[in-house]
Amino acid sequence: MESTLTARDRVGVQDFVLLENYTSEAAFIENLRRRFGENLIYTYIGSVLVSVNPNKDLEIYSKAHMERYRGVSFYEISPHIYAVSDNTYRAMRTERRDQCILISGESGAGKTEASKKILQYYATTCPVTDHLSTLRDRLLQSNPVLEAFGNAKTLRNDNSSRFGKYMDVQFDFRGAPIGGHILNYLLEKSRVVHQNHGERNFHIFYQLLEGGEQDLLSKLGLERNAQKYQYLVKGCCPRVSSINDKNDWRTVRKALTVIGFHEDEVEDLLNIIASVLHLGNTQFGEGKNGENQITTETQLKYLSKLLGVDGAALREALTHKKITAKGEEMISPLSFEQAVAARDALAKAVYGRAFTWLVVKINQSLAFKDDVYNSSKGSSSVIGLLDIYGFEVFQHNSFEQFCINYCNEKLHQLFIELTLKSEQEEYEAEGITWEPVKYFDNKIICDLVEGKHKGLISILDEECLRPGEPSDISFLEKLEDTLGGHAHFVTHKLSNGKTRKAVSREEFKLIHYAGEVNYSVNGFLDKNKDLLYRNLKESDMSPLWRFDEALVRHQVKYLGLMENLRVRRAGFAYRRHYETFLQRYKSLCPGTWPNWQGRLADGVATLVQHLGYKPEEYKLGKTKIFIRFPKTLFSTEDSLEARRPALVLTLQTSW
Ligand code: AOV
Ligand code: MG
Repeated sequence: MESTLTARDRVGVQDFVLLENYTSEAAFIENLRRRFGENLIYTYIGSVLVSVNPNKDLEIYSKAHMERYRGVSFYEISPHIYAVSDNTYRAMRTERRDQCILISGESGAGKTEASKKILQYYATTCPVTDHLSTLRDRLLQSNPVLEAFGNAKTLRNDNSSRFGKYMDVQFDFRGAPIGGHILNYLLEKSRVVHQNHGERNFHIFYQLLEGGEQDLLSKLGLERNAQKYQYLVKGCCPRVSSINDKNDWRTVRKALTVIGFHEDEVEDLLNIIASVLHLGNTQFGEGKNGENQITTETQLKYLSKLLGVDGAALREALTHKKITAKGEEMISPLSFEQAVAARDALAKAVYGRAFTWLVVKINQSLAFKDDVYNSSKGSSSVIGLLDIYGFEVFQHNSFEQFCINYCNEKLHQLFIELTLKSEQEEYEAEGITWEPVKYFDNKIICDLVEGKHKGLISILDEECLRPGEPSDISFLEKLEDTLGGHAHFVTHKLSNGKTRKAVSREEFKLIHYAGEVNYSVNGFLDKNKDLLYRNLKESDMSPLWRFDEALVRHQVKYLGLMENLRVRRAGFAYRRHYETFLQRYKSLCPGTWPNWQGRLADGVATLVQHLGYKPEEYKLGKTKIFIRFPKTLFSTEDSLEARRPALVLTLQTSW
């Protein structure tokens, strides 16, 4: 039987606010599915952009596409990451206020790709002069460099960010990009020494081995074979079909030059990368007198050359420790296990510092330079871009997942604050009649983790500092004593003295906003002392091109998208202070032009009556006018300005 579908049936609605059955989760997901089927991966909920990962290249990011979105209002054109970029840019320029784009979503959902698209949009569409083109190129080229050193293949994502990134792009009064700054958070350094099955170390190691010129490799004492390096074989996954390490090496090498790295600086950086590989191959064994000693002299030779340290001092540092007893410094030998741990700790520290140095260097090259560009700092504004690592749940979760998931809890708090809480509170404060929409506020979980004295982190810090013999298990016991009974904290102990099977004796479970996660406490104390590290789990999932409904539904639920839609739908799309509204539109009404002398609220009432607003289209609050539909404002203003940070929610479609 043939059926005729209308365009709307086929492609769904481009803003969920327009969905007829807007309270139905099934209708919400069906709308996402229809649009996904038509390669329409973007949909709005008011000013929030929901992006569904297509996992394939779509022809929607060309220069022509960018041009289409320039200066065009949000609702006049189909939803796109470029619309959010453009809207944010115009808001920054017209309101002369700093803006921020927050990108949220679980691992592999498309956050990093979205942040790159935004940056490309600004690089292509913003005005640039000759010397600013250098800065534009540097901004763009910082991405491949940071990804080479800070991204890796995980089971969820072949290009998974293993650090959090907040990037500021600074614009001058003409809207030209004049500077940038990157803040990096919590690099997953444990990956340097260990990767779980099916995962890789950071991309740069494989890029150097695959793409580095033979001369360079010889100088670094490296062989063109990742299998030769202990730190690269743990995951049994040297090659990834979606990654071309050789090409990526060329890109990174060029990018380093564009960013302004001198040859000797690149050499230093590669020396460090090579020394990490040599450290991994440094072995220990028993000497003639039963002492623990380094058995791989070649590695030691290269290490001392590449790191520029004395060979004997390095040998001693890797096999001995210094202790102070009764005011005297003594050297005591390390056991085999201790030496291996010291070696790994050194490798992680060396890599971590190289990464920090890299970010410092990039920031120096992106820094706003007054002497190069004759402009005053005071007149510039900033657009911030936040791209963190997404929420992760594995079979085995440790301290690393705990930190990452806590970070996501905090971001979700911000999302709730910006889209649900402040919105509803404003209606209340303005005296607008309002039926509150209930939503899950994850503040309770944030408090559980970060609360003073009684929060998980405080307890962990205290346990790390406690004299005596604190251990991971004593930490778990403290958690049980302090947090037992909390609705979002579970251990194997039941209140009736019996044990709960779903949580082992070495684990605690947190009920996060995005799902339940069992964390093993093994290593918590050491890792907390040594900042954040992580390793990941094994799973049999395969970054598939399909729309996994259960997966999408789960994300729709925990991201609170239905609640968001309800607030949007029941609420008012726009609001303006009376003064701002009058100032902007008074010229459209003879009664308010050139200056309204009476009460501001009366002036606005006169103005909207003149403009023909229908009573159901707006409400007058205590200090602001609230306008229900965007189209009402369209008729009075072409370019709408965003009033809050833009939000992009990315959804994973398949694992
Ligand atoms: P993430 O940043 O959200 O994960 P990415 O942005 O790295 O996820 O996206 C993962 C992969 O999905 C990319 O490498 C692409 O293959 C694909 N992808 C994402 N967005 C698009 C798009 N718009 N078009 C085509 N393919 C896309 V993590 O860093 O793991 O949280 O910690
Ligand atoms: Mg990422």
